[in-house]
Amino acid sequence: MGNFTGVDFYEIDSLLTEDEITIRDTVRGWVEEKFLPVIEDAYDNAYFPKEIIPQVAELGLLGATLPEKYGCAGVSATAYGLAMQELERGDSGLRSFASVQGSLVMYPIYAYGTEEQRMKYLPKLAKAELIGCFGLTEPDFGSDPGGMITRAVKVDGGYMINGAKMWITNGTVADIAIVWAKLKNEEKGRDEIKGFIVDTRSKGFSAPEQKRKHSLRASVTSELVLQDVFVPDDGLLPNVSGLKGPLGCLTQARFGIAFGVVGAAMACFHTATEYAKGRIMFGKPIGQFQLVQQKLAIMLTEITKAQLVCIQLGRIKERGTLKPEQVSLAKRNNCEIALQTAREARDILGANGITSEYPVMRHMCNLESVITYEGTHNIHTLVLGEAVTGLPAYR
Ligand code: TGC
Ligand code: FAD
Repeated sequence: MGNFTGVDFYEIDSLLTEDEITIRDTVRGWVEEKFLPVIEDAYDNAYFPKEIIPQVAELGLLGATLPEKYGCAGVSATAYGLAMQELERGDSGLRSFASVQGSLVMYPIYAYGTEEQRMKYLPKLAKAELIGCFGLTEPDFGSDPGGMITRAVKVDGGYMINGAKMWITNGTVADIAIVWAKLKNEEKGRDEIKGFIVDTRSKGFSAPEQKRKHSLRASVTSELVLQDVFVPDDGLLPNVSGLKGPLGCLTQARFGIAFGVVGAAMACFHTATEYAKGRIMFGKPIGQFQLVQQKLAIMLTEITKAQLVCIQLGRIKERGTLKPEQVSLAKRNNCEIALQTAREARDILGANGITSEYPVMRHMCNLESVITYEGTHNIHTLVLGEAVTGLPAYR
C-alpha cells in the first residue's frame, strides 16, 4: 500500500492544483528536515523553538492567503490549509503559531483595519519582524466571550484599557496584541465590543507565561494583564463592532485547524502503521492481528473522510460562500477524529507509546487543547444544532 506519511488513499492529489501540491510538499519537506529534529527537545523542556520563526516566514506561511501588496503570499485557501496540515504534522504548537499570527492578528488588521494600519503592520507581521497575539478569552469568559469584562474608555487622543485575558497563545513573546474590549458607543448609549492593536511595550501591559502545561508544551501560552493601558486613536480597528469581529477571525483560524489536525492524525497513523509492521508479539507482527488491523482501518477511513471535508471546505471558501457553521462541522469532526486516532495509535505502540521516542503521545496531548480552543467540541455541536434547527441552545 506504499508510504502513508501523507495518506492519499482516495487519490486526493487529483483534487489539488499543481501549486497546491507543491506548497504542501515544500512545507512537508521543511517540517521533516528542520522542525522534527528540534521538536522533541522543545516539547520535553517546554519552550517554543523560536529559531524556526524566520524560516516559517520565509516559506510565506504567515497570513499566506492575504494579498501580495501587503507582503503576503496570496495563495489559495486550500493551499493554506494544506500548509497548516503539514505544520501540524510536525506539532500543533507550530501550526498554532502560524494560525495566531495569520488568522487572528493579520486577518483582523486586514479585514477591520484602515489602509494605514495594513501598511504599517502586515508586511512586518508577514516577515515575523513583529509577532502578534489575540486576546479574547478571559478567566471567567471562555466559551461565552460576549460576557467579557475588559473595558476601553475613550480619553484624549486614544483609549484607556483595563482587564485581563487568559490562555493567550504567543502572549509573552508578542510585540502587538489584538485585544477585544467593551467600549461605550455614546451615540447608541450601549457597550460594543471593539478590537484594539496594543503595543505590548505600553505602560501597564504585562503578559506572564502560563506554565505547567501537559499539552502544547512547545507553544507559549500567557495571561494578558492590562492596567490603564493607553492605546492611541490609530490603535482602534474601526471597521467592525460587536462579537462578530472576533468571531470572524475565529472562522479563519478554525478553517486552518480543520486542516491542521489531519496532519497530526496522519503522523500518528503513519507511526502506528510502521510500528505494527515491525513489532513482533506472539511470534508475528502485531499488525497481523485483526484487532490491530481494525484500529488502522478505522484511522485510515476517518483520516480520508476528514481530508475530503477539508478539500471541499477549501473550495467553498475560495468560491466566497463559506458559512461559519460549515467551518464548525470540519473543526468539530476533524479534531475529534484526530484525537481518537492519536489515542488509538498510542495504544498500538504499547509502553513505547508514552515516550518521546515517538511523536504520538505529544500529538495526543496537544490535541486535547486543540479540541478545546477555538470553540470547544460542545460549542461546535451547538453551532451545528442551531444551523439545523434555527434554535440557539448556548444559554
Ligand atoms: P451570537 O449572537 O451567535 O453571534 C454574535 C454575532 O457574531 C456573528 N457570528 C459570527 N461571525 C463570524 N464567524 C462566526 N463563527 C460567527 N458566529 C457568530 C453572529 O452572526 C452575530 O452577528 P450580528 O451581526 O448579529 O451581531 O453570539 P453568542 O454570544 O450567542 O455566541 C455564540 C458562540 C457560543 C457560538 C460564540 O460565542 C463562540 O464561538 N464561542 C466560542 C469562543 C471561542 O471559540 N473562543 C476562541 C478564543 S481564540 C482561541 O482559542 C485561539 S487558540 C489559537 C491557537 O493557538 O491556535
Ligand atoms: P469553558 O467555557 O469554561 O468550558 C468548560 C466546559 O464546559 C467545556 O467542555 C465546554 O464545552 C462546556 N460548555 C461551556 N458552555 C457550554 C454550553 N453552553 N453547553 C454545553 N457545554 C458547555 N483564547 C484566546 O482568546 N486567544 C488565544 O490565543 C488562545 N489560545 C489558547 C491556547 C491554549 C493552549 C488553550 C488551552 C486555550 C487557548 N485559548 C485562547 C482559550 C480557548 O479559546 C478557551 O479555552 C476555550 O474557548 C474554552 O473556554 P474555557 O477554557 O473557559 O472553557
